[in-house]
Amino acid sequence: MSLALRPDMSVAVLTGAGISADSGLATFRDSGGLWEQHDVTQVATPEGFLRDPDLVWRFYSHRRRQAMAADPNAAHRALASLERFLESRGRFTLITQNVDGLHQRGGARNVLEVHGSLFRTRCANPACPRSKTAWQDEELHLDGAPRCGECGGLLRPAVVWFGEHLDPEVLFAAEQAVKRCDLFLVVGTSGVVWPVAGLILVARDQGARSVLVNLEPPENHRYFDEVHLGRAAEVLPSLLALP
Ligand code: BV8
Repeated sequence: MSLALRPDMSVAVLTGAGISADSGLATFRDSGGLWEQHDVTQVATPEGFLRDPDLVWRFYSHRRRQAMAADPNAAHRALASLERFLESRGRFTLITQNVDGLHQRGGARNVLEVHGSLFRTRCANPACPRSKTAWQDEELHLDGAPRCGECGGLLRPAVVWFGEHLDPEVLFAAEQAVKRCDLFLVVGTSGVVWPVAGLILVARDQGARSVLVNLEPPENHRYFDEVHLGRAAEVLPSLLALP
């Protein structure tokens, strides 16, 4: 069964860790997930970073290494095909909570990484000019937190931790894409992390058709017009079959 896609449609997509599960990457809240193995307050908050920056860098370096070793799966590729199908007459925006870079490696181009990226680093010292712009970094910092060449302060992963604001420009672009889309497709997310969890309400308010693809029904599944349960790598290719 497909979504009857037309080349002039405006499509906004939101993905979470579930779309990368079929590439072998752990999700957060499933059994055996990252938040079962790690205390989120120790590894995904600014306070945790200040308390033990070496621990945080080990956590993110392990995820960097796993993400580099992973391959995009059929779900990532199906979304990239949809983007190409829409590129001349339609609109496509891929909003991802994932920081693993697999959408881009799977061919997607217009990607909004609302929670940042595993592969970007910046200075943690707000007074340092190198805290304002992140740079590409694939180094594994397993033996201690790296230091800034400019100010000598700690470097940090350029991801958004709990209690930190998302980049306002990125969030605005995501909200605008959802506000003007015909179809809002959500894949592989428990839908519990705000403000991104609120995007489904934006889609419903403006009358978009909302479709969820998830392994299990998340808390917010009743907000969606359609729910397709299953593995994204199995469901998406047929759901996004192009005419
Ligand atoms: C903010 C870092 C304003 C990067 C992440 C108290 C103080 C401060 C803020 C709050 C507070 N209380 C609440 C908040 C807001 C908070 C929040 O929402 N908390 C929740 C948990 C209650 N949000 C924030 O703090 C945000 N900032 O609000 O700023 C502010 C500022 C100061 C003070 C007040 C407000 C920042 C949120 C970003 C946090 N950073 N990660 C990283 O390490 O990755 S969030 C983390 O969760 C990841 O980014 C992840 O992407 C995200 C969402 O998780 P999911 O992707 O959905 O993954 P999950 O495991 O949960 O679900 C996977 C799903 O896939 C499951 O449903 C499963 O069934 C499905 N699945 C599994 N396999 C498959 C599959 N589906 C399909 N196919 C499969 N094969």
